Amino acid sequence: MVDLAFISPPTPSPAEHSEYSVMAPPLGIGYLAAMLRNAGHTVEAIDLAVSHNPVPDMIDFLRRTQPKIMGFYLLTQNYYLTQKLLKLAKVQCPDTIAWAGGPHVSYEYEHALRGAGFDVVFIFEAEYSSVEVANVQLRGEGKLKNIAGIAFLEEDGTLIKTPTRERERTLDALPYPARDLFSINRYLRPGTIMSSRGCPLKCIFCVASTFEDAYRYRSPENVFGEIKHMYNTWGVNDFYFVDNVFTTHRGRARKIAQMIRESGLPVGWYCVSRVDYVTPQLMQDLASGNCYRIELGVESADLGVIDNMKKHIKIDQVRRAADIILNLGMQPMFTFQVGHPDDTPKSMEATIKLMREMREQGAGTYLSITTPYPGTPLYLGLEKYGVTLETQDWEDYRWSNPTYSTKNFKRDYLRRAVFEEAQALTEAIMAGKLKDPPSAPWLRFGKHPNGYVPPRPSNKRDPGTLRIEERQSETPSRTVRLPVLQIKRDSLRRKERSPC
Ligand code: B12
Ligand code: SF4
Repeated sequence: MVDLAFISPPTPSPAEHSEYSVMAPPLGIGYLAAMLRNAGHTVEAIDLAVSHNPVPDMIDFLRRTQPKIMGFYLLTQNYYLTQKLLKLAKVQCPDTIAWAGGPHVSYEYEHALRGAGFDVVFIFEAEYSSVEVANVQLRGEGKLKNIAGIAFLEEDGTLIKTPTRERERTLDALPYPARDLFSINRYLRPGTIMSSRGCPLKCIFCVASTFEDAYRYRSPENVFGEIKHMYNTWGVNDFYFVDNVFTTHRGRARKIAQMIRESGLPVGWYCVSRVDYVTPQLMQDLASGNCYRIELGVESADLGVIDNMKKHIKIDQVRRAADIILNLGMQPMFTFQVGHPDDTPKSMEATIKLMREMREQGAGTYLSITTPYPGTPLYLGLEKYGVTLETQDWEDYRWSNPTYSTKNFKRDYLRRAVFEEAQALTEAIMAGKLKDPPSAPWLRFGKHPNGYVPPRPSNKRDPGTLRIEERQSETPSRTVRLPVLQIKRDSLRRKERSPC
């Protein structure tokens, strides 16, 4: 019997997300597990995203671990599915306390308590609150109502939401995530690292500014320690910084790259930046530290749309960033969205045109549909932005599916636009005009006699059944090898420069 068992639910539609859903272990659960173990509790975890039979695997896991507390990680799109998993889990473990945490329930906590039947909901980051609640529930130390950052129902049904917990400032004080609880070799990208939290900007479609609040970062030494730990323990040599924007603190990003370079570790990595942060010096430093890809949010080719979404970038910065990054032998990966409240068919066409232009230059591109996730300024201001929600089903809230119409476009227009773009991309790759799989995540979405094609747009809903498809054994066995590392070392001459 263990004290706590964490469950990361599968993605509801593996046909669309399989490749991505098996990408990385859930770091949030890893952090909580490490904290709880340090506090003397026994912890187990299961990631159903890499399970071929999620329901029986979850039941076996609960039977084996017999936890006193079970905790679920909730994103918006798997909220509905997780409610069903919780019902099954409660049949298996009727006396076990049920916790919920993650971005969705941090905002929709009342439904999680009253509708879904969770006993405690954790709001925002939960490293310290989880230890405090476990100490109350397992050791009788203190009272729930005195713990900041949670919500629960009293016996008479009164909802108690305790004061919001201040986000942890000293990230170096946190232990490394307990990755040993997961089967690291089942992930495509086992080497995800969160080296900073939060973002100083407030793009209206992004949850970072309200979920993670202030920008905070770990020291380069602490981050490099995690890289070394993963390399030495599991042989991981490919890393992905999942920070909202890795280069927000430029000096720190440079220092991390420098430490990797000077260590001589044979590792490669990629990260997220912004086109307005891209300078030749910064990019050269990252490249010389073995960075091989930079992801950058462009979102739209229309300046009016960009301004209204508070993205604060310009189109010439996009072209300049592509030039700089490509010239250093790295891959720029630009992400775009269609369906912003101010988008029109014309602005969306311009966005798709800019995407194609970037692809022709050799950049990777990724197109998604703007989705109003709970907690985002967009979701909180639907009326202000002139948005009419067309679905209340949380499972529809994924980036490949439209959720609303505006006075400028209908929901179906977006569906068609994304589908046509995905098909064009597929055809270009199959015709050998593009040789860049990372730029075409759509290609991995399903098998077709002629290769891979994106899923057809569909309005079909089947809310009555538990929609977990069984996945074939396509999960890679061990993929901790360095992918397309394109660094041209000779071209990376370091120059003296002033600190930014
Ligand atoms: C890496 C990542 C991915 C990776 C890997 C996911 C994984 N296995 O971890 C991939 C690429 C697969 C992915 C996919 C998607 N993602 Co994603 N992803 C992220 C990202 C960048 C980092 C996640 C992370 O590791 N965070 C670090 C940890 C420390 O934070 P955390 O997970 O929130 O955990 C803390 C708390 O939430 C809480 N907590 C978490 N779980 C639990 C459980 C319990 C019981 C408790 C008590 C507390 C608790 O405590 C933790 C520690 O403080 C986040 C953005 C972000 N900054 O978090 C987006 C993010 C989570 N993703 C998002 C989205 C939308 C998606 C997709 C739906 C996109 C799509 N393709 O359509 C898919 C969904 C896939 C699925 N499984 O269903 C949104 C979620 C919004 C929402 N309301 O649901 C986010 C927030 C991005 C954003 N800014 O919009 N994602
Ligand atoms: S989209 Fe990027 S830059 Fe904008 S708020 Fe989110 S993390 Fe920050």
